[in-house]
Amino acid sequence: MTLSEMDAQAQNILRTNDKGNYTVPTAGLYPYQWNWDSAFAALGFAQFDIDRAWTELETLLSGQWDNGMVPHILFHSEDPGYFPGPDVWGCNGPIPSSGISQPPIAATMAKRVFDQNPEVGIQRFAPLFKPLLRWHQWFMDWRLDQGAVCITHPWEAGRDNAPDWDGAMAGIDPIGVGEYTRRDTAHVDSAMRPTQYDYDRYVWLVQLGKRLQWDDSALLAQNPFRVADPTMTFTLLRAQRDLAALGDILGEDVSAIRDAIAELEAGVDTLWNSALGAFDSRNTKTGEWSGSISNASFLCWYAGIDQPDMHNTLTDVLNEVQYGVPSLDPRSPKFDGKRYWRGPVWGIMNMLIATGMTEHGMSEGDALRRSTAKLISDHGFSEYFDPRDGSPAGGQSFTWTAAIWLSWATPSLIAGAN
Ligand code: 2M8
Repeated sequence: MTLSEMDAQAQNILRTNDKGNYTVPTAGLYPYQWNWDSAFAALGFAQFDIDRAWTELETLLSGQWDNGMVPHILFHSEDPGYFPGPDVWGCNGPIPSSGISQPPIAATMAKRVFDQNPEVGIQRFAPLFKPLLRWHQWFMDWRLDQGAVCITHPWEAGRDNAPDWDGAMAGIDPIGVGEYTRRDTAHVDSAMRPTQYDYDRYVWLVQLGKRLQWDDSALLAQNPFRVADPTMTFTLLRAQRDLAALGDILGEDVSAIRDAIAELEAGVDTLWNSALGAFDSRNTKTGEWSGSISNASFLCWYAGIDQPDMHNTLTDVLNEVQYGVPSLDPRSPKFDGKRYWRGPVWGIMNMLIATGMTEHGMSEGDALRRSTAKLISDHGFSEYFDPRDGSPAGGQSFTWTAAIWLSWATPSLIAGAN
């Protein structure tokens, strides 16, 4: 396939997954609107339809709860092909939804969409500023541990079955979870998905939230799962910086955002595992490190944090694979090159990681961009890939892979042709 055909195919994936005012990640496996997927989709649309890009973000924020939370899934119309659906979650937001959030990259992607066309951006972004501010503040109010951002369910980090959560998951006895039918393994090989052990605990945590009516203070007191996570901490820190920049353009008071940035920067220090030589996740209930060098560890530069030891760690990890950055260091006994967030490489994470590297003047940023371009052009628009040989895994015709192709990896952009 020629490169311009690749661009056309990527646009076609976005158009096919477009449901009018939101985009599904891929037909079948994920038939709803997901939070961070939509932010990537907006960036993809911005390359050829700026209006549609803003609509994606507007629809996402229209699902915001009264407390400021923006849900990780919006169930716009029911689809029996996905479990757990709206009745299992039992939420009461403006749109049927899940009861947890996801990595807050929307402000960062809004900034990039804005920069693409500031004239349109000023009109479309202005009404989104306050909702984004309130969402970020909700994280600051309910999810901090010593300044680091915690997750209350593995799905909240977006890295669902990462080994980062193994310790906290082992602390859950999913008693009374009852019978349910998974739908994901009807769409994708079960060797590429989380295990049944994981799912029992995912569902148990959803049932707990529903029982507590998703009340933040009740959940804070009763949820046994609370892990301080590099994904959330780094993405929120970056998003706060981008929101402050956009707020300045609008002439808004951004002093509270500046305070939040300082608090999060202090939180980053509490994720540094010196024995591991990497940013790591920390179980706030036990104080234990997960001991995982994940792709989220390398989001430090994206968040504006340079940590000298991370450069060597990066070299060591990249030496292990044909295509970086793997979602888990292959030297870990838990590495599994096909199983979702326990080894495979993800284009979206590479885009975020490389963005930070390039901003810090690291040549690895451009190298990662080129290797991701090769990965996608050789192996297609898959959800994720085996980092050892690039073989495609998970769902196909995937929105976020198409989006990062169009906005970042396509060689026509790298050559400066766009
Ligand atoms: C995956 O997560 C969902 C649950 O949210 C699932 O497996 O059912 C993750 O990769 C997540 O990061 C992503 O947003 C979602 C949709 O692509 O799929």
